[in-house]
Amino acid sequence: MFKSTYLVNVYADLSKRYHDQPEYLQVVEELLSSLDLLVENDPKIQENAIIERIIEPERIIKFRVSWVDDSGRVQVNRALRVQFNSAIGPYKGGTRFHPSVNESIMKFLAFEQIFKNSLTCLPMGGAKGGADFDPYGKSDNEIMRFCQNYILELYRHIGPRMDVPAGDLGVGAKEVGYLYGMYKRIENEFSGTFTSKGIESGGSLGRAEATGYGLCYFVEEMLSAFKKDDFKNKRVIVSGAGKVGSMAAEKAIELGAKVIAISDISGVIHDEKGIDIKLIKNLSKTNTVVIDKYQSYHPDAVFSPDPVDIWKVPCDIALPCATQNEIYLDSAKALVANGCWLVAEGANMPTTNEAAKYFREHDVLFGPGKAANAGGVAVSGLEMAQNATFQCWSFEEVDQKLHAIMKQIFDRCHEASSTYAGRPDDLVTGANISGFIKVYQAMLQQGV
Ligand code: NDP
Ligand code: 2IT
Repeated sequence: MFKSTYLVNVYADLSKRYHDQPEYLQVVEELLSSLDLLVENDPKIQENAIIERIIEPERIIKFRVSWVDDSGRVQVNRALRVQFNSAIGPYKGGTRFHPSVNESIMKFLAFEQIFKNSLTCLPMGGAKGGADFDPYGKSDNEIMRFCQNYILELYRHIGPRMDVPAGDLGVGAKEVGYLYGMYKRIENEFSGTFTSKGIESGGSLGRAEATGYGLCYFVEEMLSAFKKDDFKNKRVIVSGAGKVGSMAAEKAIELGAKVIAISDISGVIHDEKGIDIKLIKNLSKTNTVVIDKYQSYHPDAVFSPDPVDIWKVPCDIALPCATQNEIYLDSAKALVANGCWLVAEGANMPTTNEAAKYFREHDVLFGPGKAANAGGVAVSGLEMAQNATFQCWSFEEVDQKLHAIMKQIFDRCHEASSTYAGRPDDLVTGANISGFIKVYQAMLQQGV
């Protein structure tokens, strides 16, 4: 927690007002916990009510999405877009379709996005949107009709210089195609107001790989700076076999690691020979869940139907890439007991604050999501740059830029942790302070 009376009071007030938004309170607590020293040394933060302002979204758009399913029945979903902070650029952040979507989860994701986007050094503000629509089990036509009706409301609130959405959990290139297609029809212009589009629709080469590859580039920097080591022969586990997890596993293998376990909502597969990532990517083309099918191709692998069992697999490096709050204290204890010494977050807030504290106390190197998974939004920023200038960069050019951005993010976090935490490996403090300062300075420059 934090010691400054100012932070204590602001947080107490927030907790009272949003007592029913646990994920949002969790992410604010995580950020404020790093700001004690900054607040103490800089009275302007309190004088200008920076914290009170930064924790309230500039705008939340809430709307109903009605659509007709394949049997002709009318369905209703609830949707929202949280436009949290535009101090350093147009609102930018993904779109999530999942039954769990609510205001607390959208606010936590949009808040995290503010500081993540700041860390990339690209001019992007923070936002997130989504709906409690479950794409699983829906036909392509149903998904298309839902996306079109979602845009029928959202189109008036987004634009290339206003708010640029992208994909996230449950939203990939297919959904983005339907969303952008409808938006383009209404606006009658090809503005590129969506990133993670299909390549032929103006998407960037390397965007699909960016979050997972970027995560591995960040881990490489951690390994090199703190252990003078690299990925070679490290035992790696990855939760989530989706867009982020599958690409993280692919890159870790390419860099010489042995990925021995991976999960999705159907369970965990543990394959001591090394996970067959090509098989997983192939199965994903035609199946929504894949891990429960792996064993029929590799009978020696061990399957467990409980996704949480992944944290019991002995490993050197754990990459949580599925969803928020996957690693509670008991899983953190199991990881440490089984020899894990590095955790880096591909997902947003997969580790609870209690579990993160346990890692810190047990000298586990910890790469927080807002830094470690920033590669996705960074390449979204590069997609915006290509769209705005009518250019198409090669995969190699994008990947090279991604690599440089991830190195720069690591360096900035490392520098800030050395200055403010007195512990160079405290990348949580480093990422929070470094991400916060740019947004704070912009807010100060722009007045109240
Ligand atoms: P996807 O929908 O592509 O994949 C999510 C994967 O996680 C699926 O394999 C899903 O399984 C699995 N999963 C979901 N819940 C659980 C659970 N409780 N236990 C185990 N597995 C689970 O989403 P993304 O890969 O895009 O996103 C994953 C995470 O990364 C999210 O936190 C997202 O916010 C974050 N992120 C995404 C970025 C991006 O560019 N896409 C950028 C930065 C962060 P199943 O398919 O069986 O449901
Ligand atoms: O959480 C994230 O950073 C994303 N889902 C990607 C956001 C984006 O705008 O590319």
